[in-house]
Amino acid sequence: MAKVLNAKIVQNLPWEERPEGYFLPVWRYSKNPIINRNVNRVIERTFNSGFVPFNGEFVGVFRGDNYAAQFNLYVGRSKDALHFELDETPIQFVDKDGKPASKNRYSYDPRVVELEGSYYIIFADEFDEVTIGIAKTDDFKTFTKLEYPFLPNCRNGALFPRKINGKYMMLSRPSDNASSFFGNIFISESKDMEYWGHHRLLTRNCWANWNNVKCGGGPIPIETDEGWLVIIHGVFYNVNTYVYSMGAMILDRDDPTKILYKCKNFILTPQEPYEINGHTPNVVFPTNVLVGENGKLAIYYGAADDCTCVAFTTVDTLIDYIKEHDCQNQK
Ligand code: BMA
Repeated sequence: MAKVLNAKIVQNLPWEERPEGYFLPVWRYSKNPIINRNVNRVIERTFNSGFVPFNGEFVGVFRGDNYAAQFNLYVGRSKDALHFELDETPIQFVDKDGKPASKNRYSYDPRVVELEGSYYIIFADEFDEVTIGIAKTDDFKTFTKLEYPFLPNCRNGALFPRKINGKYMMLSRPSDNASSFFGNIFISESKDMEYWGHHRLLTRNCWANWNNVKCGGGPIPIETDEGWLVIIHGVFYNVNTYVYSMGAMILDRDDPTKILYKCKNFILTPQEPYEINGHTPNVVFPTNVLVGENGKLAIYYGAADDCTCVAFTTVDTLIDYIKEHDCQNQK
């Protein structure tokens, strides 16, 4: 059994066993979606968000698309990681001097990670065009914006939950505009969370048809004794259809610029009505994962840019599946 390392184990993880006869590695919660449209008086839709266990409940940062179709970030809370209350006022970030940071027209797709006792929010932010924004909080009340790590256009940042060989590390997905017709995953490092460099191409897209145009980082990587378990999204394009699926790979624990195994198959693809139909049809977009006892995982994903869903697997199920369908070590 693979060991999960350095993760906060959630005792009350939402969980369902894999349905009888179901043979795929990730299975959906039977009561999906867990957050539906018309969330509150301000937010019409929420999806692609991140949250963590915090003071006996779950707290995080949520993408909220309002009734004017603008997307921004809101704090959300839950007792059980299934039912959420979202604020009706967007987060007002402050700069390093504690002064209100400039208001952006949009921010979206936040990931949240606990790192060295603080919480970091990594999100897509307006910075002339779009790039990865980073903010830090200790209490989910005051959010301090840090320097932008990368120039525009860049999105899908996944910050590793600890320093590796003395460096912070982050996955990113550069592009030429907000929705370019290509996208590969890069990995970069920083000594101080301010200056990022030593950029390396981790993987190009198109290692399988389900990511024939793009792939990008998903939730925060999970550390195991077998390596970093990384859940990603990949985009398929054909004639007039984009399909966003979930994929996975395993990176070397001491040198995450090295892929040990890369799964040729997607691990989840749009099949349910709430994934196939909606604001953007055919999207499953993973951005958060909680780790429970015995390697249980709850993977949170946005469906069709409309609602928030959860699916389950275990670390062993996923690692075995990735190895069984590995295409990294094929000659
Ligand atoms: C990506 C991002 C996500 C969105 C997805 C599908 O490029 O913009 O926010 O969920 O497309 O539309």
